Amino acid sequence: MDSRDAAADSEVVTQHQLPPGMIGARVRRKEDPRLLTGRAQYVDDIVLPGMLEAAILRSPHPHARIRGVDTSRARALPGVFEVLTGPDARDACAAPQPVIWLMIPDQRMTDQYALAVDKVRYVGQPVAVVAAANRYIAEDALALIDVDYEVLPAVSTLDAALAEDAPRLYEDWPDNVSCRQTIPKGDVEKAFAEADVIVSETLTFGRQMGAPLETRGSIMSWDPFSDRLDAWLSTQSPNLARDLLGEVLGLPVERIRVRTPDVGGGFGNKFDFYAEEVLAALLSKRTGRPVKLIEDRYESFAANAHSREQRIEVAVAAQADGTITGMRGTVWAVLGGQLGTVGIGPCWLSMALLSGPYDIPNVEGTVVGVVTNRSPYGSYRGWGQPKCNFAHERIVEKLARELGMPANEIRRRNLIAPEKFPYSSPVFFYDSGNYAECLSAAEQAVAERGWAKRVSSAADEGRCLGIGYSFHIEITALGPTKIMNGAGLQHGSFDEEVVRIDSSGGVTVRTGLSELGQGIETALAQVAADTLGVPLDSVTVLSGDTETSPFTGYGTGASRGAALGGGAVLRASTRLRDKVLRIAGHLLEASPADLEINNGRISVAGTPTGPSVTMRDIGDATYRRLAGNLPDGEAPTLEERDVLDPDNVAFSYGSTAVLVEVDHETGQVNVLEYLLAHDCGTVINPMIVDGQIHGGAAQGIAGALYEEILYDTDGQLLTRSFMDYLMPTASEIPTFGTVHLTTTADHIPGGFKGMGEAGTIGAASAITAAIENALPDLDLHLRRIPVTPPRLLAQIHAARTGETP
Ligand code: MCN
Repeated sequence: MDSRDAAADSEVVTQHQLPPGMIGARVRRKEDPRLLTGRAQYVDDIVLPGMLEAAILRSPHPHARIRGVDTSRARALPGVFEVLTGPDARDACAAPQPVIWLMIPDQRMTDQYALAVDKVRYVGQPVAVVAAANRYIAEDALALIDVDYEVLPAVSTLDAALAEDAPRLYEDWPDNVSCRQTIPKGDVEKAFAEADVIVSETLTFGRQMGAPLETRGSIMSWDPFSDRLDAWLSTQSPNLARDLLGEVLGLPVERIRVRTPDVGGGFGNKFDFYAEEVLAALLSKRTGRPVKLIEDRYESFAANAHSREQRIEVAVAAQADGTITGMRGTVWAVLGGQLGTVGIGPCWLSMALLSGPYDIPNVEGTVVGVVTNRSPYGSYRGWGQPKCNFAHERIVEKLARELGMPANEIRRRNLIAPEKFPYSSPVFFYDSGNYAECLSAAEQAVAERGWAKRVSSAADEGRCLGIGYSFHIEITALGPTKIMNGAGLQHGSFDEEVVRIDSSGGVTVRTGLSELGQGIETALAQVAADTLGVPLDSVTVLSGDTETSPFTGYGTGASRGAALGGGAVLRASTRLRDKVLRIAGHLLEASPADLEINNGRISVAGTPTGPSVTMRDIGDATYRRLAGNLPDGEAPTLEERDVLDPDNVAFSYGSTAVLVEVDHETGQVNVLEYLLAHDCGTVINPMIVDGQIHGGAAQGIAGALYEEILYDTDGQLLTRSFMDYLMPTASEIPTFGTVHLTTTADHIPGGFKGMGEAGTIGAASAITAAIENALPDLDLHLRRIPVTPPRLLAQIHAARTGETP
């Protein structure tokens, strides 16, 4: 159903109404009034007494040796309190900047200090930092720092880095390769030797990043008397940041408090842990004052985690009927000059999920991490998945063409069948799903909308419209600490949630998860309200402070919030409900088993007008007038805590269909309509899920057609503002439709799976297929993302002339 139709058909519920169950209700978001009326508080809104502001001097060179840094002129500027250089930062830290995801044990590590010590390896790398009375003075002081660079030849591209005589970023390495790993399943050699047909492809995914409205920022206040650090951080991962601050600064974590005010978008970028956090803390320690460090937009382009950039060589072996028997692929990760917090993680995941939703008995994936003079690689919505999706979907399209079959027939023939779950892929166990049904749901929605007719009518008018499909899986609910530690993650990934009823019967959920705009506050409140049988507006969700919030594994990322947080809230609320019923049974002289809770009122089931007590009565009996009102042996207080560390991750999935129009004269592509048939288990709030899909798909469209971080051949960053990085606006984004299917995750309480990255994963694959289908007379093979107008024109020209593009 189109989400706009759905919104009209199924009434949006206000917080004051109680539908039969709050799980699955289209409730308006609890966080919206705050966000929409300007009452949200971001890091930059916070002003502390005596606070200084910091600014960072960043390398203008992609690769250079630092012969010396003279800070004397900057230090002499009135209003400057402190200037730090690389050796200062190195000596003041107990450990280098951490890499928390070490999937490949013998990976070569890079220099990881918060400020470059003797060499810079990318444009934008921090070289020195100034704390001053205000940002203006700090920026002026940067201009007075003299750095003596010896400029070195840079390697800007994958090929340049792999060339035999390539300059090496790390002189003690034999080449620029940081790591390599192959994971096999079955007998790939045999599958290829016995294949009826083999198709192969080399694909390139451009460098991209999330572009949150609020750039990264922190305030650090180090109390010299108690040796405690108070941090305000725009982060997705408060507990991770606290642990890593402790590790780098050599401070026990109980002396670190991380507060996370509203986060103005994160998109994965704010999952990672950056040098800036450490620098602000060091400056605060040195000056004895709070220090604020806010990234400006240029810094965001240069120093925020970059992502996506990869080359993937992929091949499949198949039988003449389209059954794929083998797959082989190499993911070339174009890393930056240093490893980011998640190391090779996203690229490793591209390799690990190379076969995607397909039941391929023989698969061999290899990942190679190559350092270049570009910014560090890190997290971005979808992690490795948009890239491996591009690989398996492009190769399916190519196989279909080779065999003269419709691509969806190849998909249907190879999708993992429902009875094969749990399915063992080369690395992960996929828990549940009905993939073929989902593909059919997308096809049906396309048929209902009459897209085929629109394509043919447009052709009659000389216009080129095309339909493209893709199928994606999404790893969510990360997740099981045992599996994640086994896969190299150096951090727990379980989640704790606390649910409490107070003396007036109100419910408070405490969570460690950060609200980035994804609606977790509402989702957790819905789960608690549904389980406890109370109105939604009686539930308050609190988070944002490690001192008072429970522990959240590695934070909000990997679409884990709804499943792990929701599952833990559900279990804690269930136990709390049992206690409420025991107390109510005592008060009503009834058996708890005979009672039910409706809209916060407890009565014997089926007797709504009979004797009853309210949640307020229960609160009163528990906290205020206990004597005689609590059952014997029942401890006072109404609070439950639950820890969820599930046995397995949960795989969501979906089928994307797009309708595009291509102007073959200009190379311009317009996405006219966008559909996603989708399954994320039990949906907590369909309106938010639709919104998440739309937002994710907008980022997917951006990645497929518009956004790319570009460097010149010398490693100079060309993309420095939104004039260069073409983030699409509402006028480039089409109408969306969503179709929801439900296959629950039986190992997660509530059956929830995540979906926060769903929209981004299958976009590029579906859009490239649609562009090719819009120009059926040309044998186009789109291999590079984003498909910008000049690139598409070159492809069209090559297809017409037979020249190589
Ligand atoms: N939801 C639901 N039922 C489900 C699953 C999800 O109702 N079965 C709803 C819930 O309201 C939940 C939201 O969808 O809050 C997203 O749920 P989930 O998939 O668990 O994702 P997380 O809460 O872990 O959020 C992180 C995820 C990721 S990884 C990125 S990146 C991301 C994203 O979500 N960044 C975002 N969505 C974003 N949305 C906004 N506005 N801004 C970002 O930075």
